[in-house]
Amino acid sequence: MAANPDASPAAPSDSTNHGVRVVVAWLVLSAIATPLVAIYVGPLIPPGNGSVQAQGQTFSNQVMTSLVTPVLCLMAVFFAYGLLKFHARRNEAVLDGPPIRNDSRVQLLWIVITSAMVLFLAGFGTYELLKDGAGGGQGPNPIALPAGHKSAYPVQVIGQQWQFTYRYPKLGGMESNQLVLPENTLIAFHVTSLDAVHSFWAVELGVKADANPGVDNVAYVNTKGPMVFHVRCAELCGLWHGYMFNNGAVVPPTRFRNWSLHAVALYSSIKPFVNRPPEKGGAPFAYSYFPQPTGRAG
Ligand SMILES: [Cu+2]
Repeated sequence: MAANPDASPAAPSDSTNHGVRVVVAWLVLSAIATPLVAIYVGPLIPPGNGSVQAQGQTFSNQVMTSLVTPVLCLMAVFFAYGLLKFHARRNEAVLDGPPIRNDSRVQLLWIVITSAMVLFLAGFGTYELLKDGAGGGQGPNPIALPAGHKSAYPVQVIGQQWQFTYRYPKLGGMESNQLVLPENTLIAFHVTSLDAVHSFWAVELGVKADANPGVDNVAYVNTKGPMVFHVRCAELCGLWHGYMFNNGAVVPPTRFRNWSLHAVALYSSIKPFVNRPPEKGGAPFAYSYFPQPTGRAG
């Protein structure tokens, strides 16, 4: 321990090694708390296992929560020890421990440990983010492409105040207010908006992508088994933002076909009333749509 030039020679000093006590208490608490957090809190961490991307995000959240547990334990132990040991008792002077200012070992440990943690988490997070094609929306030219992205099933998501419409390019540009997806399929969401900035958040699928007017924001997701998931707008977009939600479903192939037939028939029956020309080619992203309540788009 380096000498502190500012310390008064007359100041009473406590010979107890508080540092060792704190470290031992921290190690014991961390050894108990970290596995408990991983085992009992880990499975509860969102967004769950609804899709490959959601599973990846849940795993990342579990790793980060487990890693942060010892950090939290250190703060709790430091705080509790300080409160218990260094509070003033009646008729008793509070003794300070030996000063650790200018202690090069503490400084070195602090820099090495925090740098290693931050660098590891940055590398780990980046790797995990890019591995499955993100699911967070990567603009019109995604850099993190999942395997088989060229044959991904496209669905265009159109946000508007205050609902989402889903356009299916492979079903002749059919538009629906229901989001139904086939199971075990790679989906390419092309997210956009008609008016304000929205955010398409398919919660249990682990997809959250900004919806900007005139922008094709692409997010990938690999669906798994049949499930119902929630869709919410995650960007404050006006008065009824809080009501901008609906449910989506991942279904087996036969149910997806049946739903497609009904949805296309329904859309064809209303299309003449909205003066929309028949769509050719089925481009994954279209700049004109059926929902055009304000005339600002479409
Ligand atoms: Cu919105």
